[in-house]
Amino acid sequence: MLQVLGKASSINVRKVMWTCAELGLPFARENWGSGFQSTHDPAFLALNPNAMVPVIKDEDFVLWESNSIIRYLAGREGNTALYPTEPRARARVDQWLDWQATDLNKSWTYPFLSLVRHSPAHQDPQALTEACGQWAANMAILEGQLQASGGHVSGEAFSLADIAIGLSVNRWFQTPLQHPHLPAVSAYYERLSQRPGYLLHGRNGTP
Ligand SMILES: N[C@@H](CCC(=O)N[C@@H](CS)C(=O)NCC(=O)O)C(=O)O
Repeated sequence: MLQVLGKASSINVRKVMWTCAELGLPFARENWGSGFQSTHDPAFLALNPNAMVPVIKDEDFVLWESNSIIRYLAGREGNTALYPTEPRARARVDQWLDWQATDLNKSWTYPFLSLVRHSPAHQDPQALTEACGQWAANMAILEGQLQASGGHVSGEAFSLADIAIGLSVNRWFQTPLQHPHLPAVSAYYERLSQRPGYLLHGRNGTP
């Protein structure tokens, strides 16, 4: 059976679990990460030298990096709705997956550590205001895309891009900051909430 290494509260592990739910793919999960078995344990570092979760083991195949893992799982199951094979459709999904992993993630890191984790190193008011502004600017980009796309991030249909970005949208709404009015993002949050996998692994009360 597919093995998922990583704690269930990790936003990146949750991408993998939600993808498994969408694919109807059973998996066994082991708790690794802060608060559990250390990712600096040599046995874990041998799997992922970045000391980060998630990692998957599919028999002798080991893979880390959450967006690569969800691409692999959709490909393994031949699910071309989640991850199309037509080059332009696939590139559109990849574009938003890469945007999530780079620009969007970067913009929520400071506010999340400050307002949710209460990290003493992330309490500078000016840095917080700037970071919240950057996060809101990225959510406004998402708002524009959702208004144009007809329902989901990469188009009308649900795809892997919604799994990566849907978790960030949950984090946006679960972080105590002033949320500008973004009606398409709010409607998207409700649309995703019709999916059992999102309720289980995404919008489950964890930011
Ligand atoms: N780019 C990586 C980032 C993974 C990451 O940041 N994982 C965090 C948890 S969300 C982690 O492993 N933190 C160290 C720990 O919990 O020990 C991915 O998308 O898989």
